[in-house]
Amino acid sequence: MRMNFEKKAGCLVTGVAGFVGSHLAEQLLALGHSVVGIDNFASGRKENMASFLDHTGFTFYERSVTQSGLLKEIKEKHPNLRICFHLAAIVSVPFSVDHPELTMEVNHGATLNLLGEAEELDLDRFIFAGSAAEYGNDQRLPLLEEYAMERTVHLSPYGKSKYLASKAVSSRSCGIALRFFNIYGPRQDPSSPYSGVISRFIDRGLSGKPLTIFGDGRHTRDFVYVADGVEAYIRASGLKGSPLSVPPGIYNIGTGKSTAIGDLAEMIKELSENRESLIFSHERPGDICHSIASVESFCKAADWYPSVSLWEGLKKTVDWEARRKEK
Ligand code: UD2
Repeated sequence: MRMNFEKKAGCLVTGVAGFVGSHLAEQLLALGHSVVGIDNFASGRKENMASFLDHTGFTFYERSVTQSGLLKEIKEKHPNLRICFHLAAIVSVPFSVDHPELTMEVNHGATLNLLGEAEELDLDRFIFAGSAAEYGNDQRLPLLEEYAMERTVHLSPYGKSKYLASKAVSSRSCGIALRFFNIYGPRQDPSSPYSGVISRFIDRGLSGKPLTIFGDGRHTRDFVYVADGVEAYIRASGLKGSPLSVPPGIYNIGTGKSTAIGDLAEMIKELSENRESLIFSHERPGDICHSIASVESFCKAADWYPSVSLWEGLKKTVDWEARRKEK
């Protein structure tokens, strides 16, 4: 693998107007790299890019990742392009159930095309946003990367498409797939019933509304703060940390700690000074009971450790949302 550790690299971030993509672009720019961002605003929002849209190192193109020859076009315009962070995807699980073919085309097909172009163009790295959904309802916890396999029963086309794409990415010498568990932080959109639980709880908590728990509150999840996720992307890219490059492969990104949804609700009530009683509603169909990552593999390979505690991350997110609501 050719990796020269120059300070400045040209980076492409697909899905740059999304919750995670926007944080990643912001951090890459802060580290002095130039960033080309693309998004088609299917779920991304222009306001997420507000802090860097006018940055001299940033260029934005409104494009879909399904456009053929996309990477070649970008490389022609930006010859210094070396790293592709591919985050753009259909991210809604219920939408994927209603639109399985489109989900496969966007999440799997477009990833294969971009990956092929990345190889042809000899990019240093192609880093893909995988998901804990690739494990289906596997309850051998903590989840090891090797547990997701051909015979895994995926609960949605979203999970299946991410699994197939991660496998393809990891088979190439430039490819790394990061399987994210429940990532949270500022800019996560709370507007749909399927939005991340933390964004929903904080939105309701700060509005003085009761928090609704689906089930009895004993479901558990592994919540990882967005800044730790961004750090994982940057280390996987070889732009920071040890000069030894992370081997191609699939790596879980979580904290290795689980939190019950009931305990999460209590923490957010306290941080948002919400005094309403919790509402317990029907369990959501298709929900898994427990999910927790084994993160040893990436910790070893990249010298990365999640550094933001859940309380600290929740506090930052609550403060950010409170400021946003004030505007
Ligand atoms: C996450 C991903 C999803 C997929 C899946 C794979 C997010 C936002 N979603 O779904 O894309 O990768 O993992 O396993 O990261 N809950 C409540 N009240 C609410 C909202 C949720 O009790 O208002 C519960 C929900 O029933 C579940 C838990 O909170 O038990 C987490 O829900 P989620 O939608 O945040 O995330 P998850 O793990 O189901």
